[in-house]
Amino acid sequence: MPTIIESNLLVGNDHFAIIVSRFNDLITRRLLDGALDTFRRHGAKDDQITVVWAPGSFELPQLAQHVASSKKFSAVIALGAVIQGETTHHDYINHQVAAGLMHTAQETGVPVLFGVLTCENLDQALNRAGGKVGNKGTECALAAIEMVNTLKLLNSSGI
Ligand code: INI
Repeated sequence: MPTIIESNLLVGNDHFAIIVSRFNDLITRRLLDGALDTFRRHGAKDDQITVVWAPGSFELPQLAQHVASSKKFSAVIALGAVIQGETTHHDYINHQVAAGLMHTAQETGVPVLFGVLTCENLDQALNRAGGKVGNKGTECALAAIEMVNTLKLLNSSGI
């Protein structure tokens, strides 16, 4: 039999930070609701969750870096919605945000979840914020719980 490391999705005593962009808050509030609902339904109490508002998605990596470096949280979720306009502004934001968040995860060892929708239009964003394609906030909360628990399993297995 192979050794299989696969965690459950139960929240223990861990604390989670959610950093959420105010830009496009019609969408991001829905992502936040999805994340909060999922954490609660998986056992988290409200005092285990801290929500930090950012002006826009571009600012998410700096706040994620600050929060993850504090070592007060087992995982950090970054939520935003970048919707294409008439210029290539969104391209610069998307790539920098993704790279910045990944950099923080690797540098701090704290899981940082990428909950930034990168859409062509509002409809696509709504569909991914509790509409017919799910809720990226929910997905990130589940991924955060799984990452935290998987890292614990790896540590307890001496890996
Ligand atoms: N921020 C977003 O989160 N989504 C967007 O679609 C967006 N657009 O398209 O401009 C956006 N811009 C603001 C940006 O994130 C910064 O807050 C701003 O540039 C100040 O640094």
